[in-house]
Amino acid sequence: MEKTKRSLETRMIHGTFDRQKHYGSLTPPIYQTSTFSFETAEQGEARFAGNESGYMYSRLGNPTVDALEKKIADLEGGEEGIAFSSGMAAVSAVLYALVKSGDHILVSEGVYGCTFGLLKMMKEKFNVDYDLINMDSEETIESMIKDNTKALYIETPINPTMKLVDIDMVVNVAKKRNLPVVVDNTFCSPYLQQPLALGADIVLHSATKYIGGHGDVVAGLVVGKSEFIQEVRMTTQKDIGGILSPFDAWLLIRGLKTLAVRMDRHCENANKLFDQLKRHPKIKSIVYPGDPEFVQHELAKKQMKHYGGLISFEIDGSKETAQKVMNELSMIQVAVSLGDAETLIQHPATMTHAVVPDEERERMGVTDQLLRLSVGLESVDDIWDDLANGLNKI
Ligand code: LCS
Repeated sequence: MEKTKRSLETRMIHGTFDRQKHYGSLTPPIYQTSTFSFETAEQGEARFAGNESGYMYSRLGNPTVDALEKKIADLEGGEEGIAFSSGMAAVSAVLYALVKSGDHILVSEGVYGCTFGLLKMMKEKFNVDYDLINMDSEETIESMIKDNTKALYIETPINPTMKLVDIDMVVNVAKKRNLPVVVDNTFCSPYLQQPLALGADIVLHSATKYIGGHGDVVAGLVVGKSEFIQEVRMTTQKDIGGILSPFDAWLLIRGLKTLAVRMDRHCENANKLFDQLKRHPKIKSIVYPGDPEFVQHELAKKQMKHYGGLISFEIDGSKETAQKVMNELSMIQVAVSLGDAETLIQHPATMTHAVVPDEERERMGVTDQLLRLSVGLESVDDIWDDLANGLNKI
């Protein structure tokens, strides 16, 4: 069968790595080297001049990192990929490449707290303006595009309110204005959502989450057109320097092999927990794209393969009541991050979104009673027992 016709699940495992170029090694070796020797001075000159392909120095390229970059580009259906030392290194390298002083970025409201922090810093220090808006219709988006707008940046689902942004709709508006659309696909991974197939230009990830999947690596990935990725590689990555280490790249290649089976289990467990949580008397409200009553359930069905492994819910009570539930848990870990084998619970108002001003936070729906659950791969009965025990103590 032709490689391009193989399914996503198969390509997560086999993908683009040429084993015969590496002694038949089943998995890509870890090239734990900072630099590469040249056979001659002239060869070094040719490589630095871009007249000969080959490695020079690991900040400019490394074979293990390369194997990961090719794999993610293939899985997202893009021309080229690039890896970073964190999701934020990826977000910042992309934004720095897209804008300059005096430009404007239109952003879907409710983006991850540090992305919000980065935008704020770019405004204060580098005079790059932004607007955070509820991208609920073409008209709203169009009305907020300015002459100096250089990119539309969205996250969907949004962390932690699970609000979705219609990628197709945003792309429609952006195409009319010839603006690039950047999608943070962290919550879905390429298995659940394929933004480039919907017309987006750049897709990025905190690979720390589902792609790594085991809570042991912090990393970021970006996929887009070769021209753009090359620009990032030679400017905001090379000169700012947030590169991924070969070992961390190897961990992500390993994580990707099981992405599909892990995602299926995350989604299945989340679905079952949602049913239990929805009926619990101590839960005031719940947001989960798989809820048939979720306002954007139809959109979730349209642009996501399944509904993901995250559920956010408000406890009937105060901030202290929410914190008490967390403190009563014995298996579920009180921790930020998501997408790990372990079920994690966090309090967005005081953790991931603590940097967002109170008024803005409340408007986004990140209330003091809101908890975010990243459903893990344990037995769903054990997860529910622990959660129900916490809820029944309040
Ligand atoms: N984008 C999204 C949607 C995220 O959720 C995060 C981190 C990032 C980017 C940044 O990635 P990092 O640099 O951490 O790899 N989200 C976190 C969260 O929800 N809890 O802890 C980190």
